[in-house]
Amino acid sequence: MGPRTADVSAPARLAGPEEGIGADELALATRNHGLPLEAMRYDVTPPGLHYVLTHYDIPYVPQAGAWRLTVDGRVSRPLDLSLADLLSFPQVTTRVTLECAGNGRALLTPRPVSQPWLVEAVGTADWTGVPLRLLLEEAGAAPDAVDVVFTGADHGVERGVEQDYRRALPLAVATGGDPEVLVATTMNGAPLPPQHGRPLRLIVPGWYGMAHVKWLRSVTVSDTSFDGFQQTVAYRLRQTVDDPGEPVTRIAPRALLVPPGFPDFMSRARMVRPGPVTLEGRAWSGQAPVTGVQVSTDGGVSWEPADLEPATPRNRWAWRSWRAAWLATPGDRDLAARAVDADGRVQPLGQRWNRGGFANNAVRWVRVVCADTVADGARPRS
Ligand SMILES: Nc1nc2c(c(=O)[nH]1)N[C@H]1C(S)=C(S)[C@@H](COP(=O)(O)O)O[C@H]1N2
Ligand SMILES: [Mo]
Repeated sequence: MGPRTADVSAPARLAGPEEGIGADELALATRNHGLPLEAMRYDVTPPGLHYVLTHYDIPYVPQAGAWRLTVDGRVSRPLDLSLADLLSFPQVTTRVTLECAGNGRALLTPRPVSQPWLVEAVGTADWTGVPLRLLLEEAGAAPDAVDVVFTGADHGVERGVEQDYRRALPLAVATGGDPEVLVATTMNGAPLPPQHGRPLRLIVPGWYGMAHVKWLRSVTVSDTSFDGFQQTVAYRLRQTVDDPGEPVTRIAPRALLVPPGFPDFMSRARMVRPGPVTLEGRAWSGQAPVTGVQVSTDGGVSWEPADLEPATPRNRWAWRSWRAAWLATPGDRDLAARAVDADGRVQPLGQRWNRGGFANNAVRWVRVVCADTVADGARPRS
């Protein structure tokens, strides 16, 4: 690491016991916005409300028509494709819920200093593109290859390491049919917006966000296992600096509530009036499918099953909606939902801490104040 790089690019660290969100974390949070949770009401997240996470800068791509995608490395026929070439392959549309592996990070104690997500780093879109396995077939990927490496057009420095954003998938995942990895050119039927990878990106249904390389410019088949920064340094579940850790891969099950009632501007605390309230939300998993959602309205003393939208092929990799009836009575109420999956895993109540703050799917409580209130506009003038 050169001295000038070290000046601007510090090692990862944990926040001190009383340390609040810093200016560095705030700068990241203003660039990388979350999904306003009320937007979970939509099956498909409307444009602009889907969360965004970009490590470096969003590449400027004024002419998508000039973009090239290369497929090379351990292949018998290297490819150099235009967007038009990509569109000549069969196109597939898949509804996918994307979640950042760092979702929930800022709720951890101690807090890993990085993009300070609460639980809003999620969104769902219909992605259309060419199945990656068809491109690898066309190129003649060597069957004994180990990894397929994906390079984005964005460039930066991270913890002293200058790099293009780059991630790999094992060959079996890259060529798999379920989930089927896509090289996507449209999001919800429109060309990809700049922040989501214009003009093309990888979509890896069921995997945390870091695998879905945006601004994809090359696909390289390799007979060695990829040891790039985003694979072997970042995105590992480790307890200590020296721990090599396990790789971050598929999305852990999670359920969230659409925040009920209405919010306080600053505290974001919720208010509801006494009476029947329909609680609703979403649940998803990239591991075993979600089989149930349970809701607590008494701070976890009891859990009741919610009505969960049935599983269909259309929503295998997408979130599903759930609903539960609640009779709100005056007082402070702590509400939460938790997902149960087909392997019998239940979302944990406590944090599963790791240094990167990844895959924290601990149950998220929502404090609701139930009271008879009078709106300002409804108050008679004296
Ligand atoms: N080229 C490139 N691809 C990338 C990233 C990036 O910084 N550069 N960020 C990754 C991460 S960490 C996430 S969570 C998702 C976010 O995708 P979105 O911004 O479309 O929601 O993109 C992934 N793909
Ligand atoms: Mo992410």
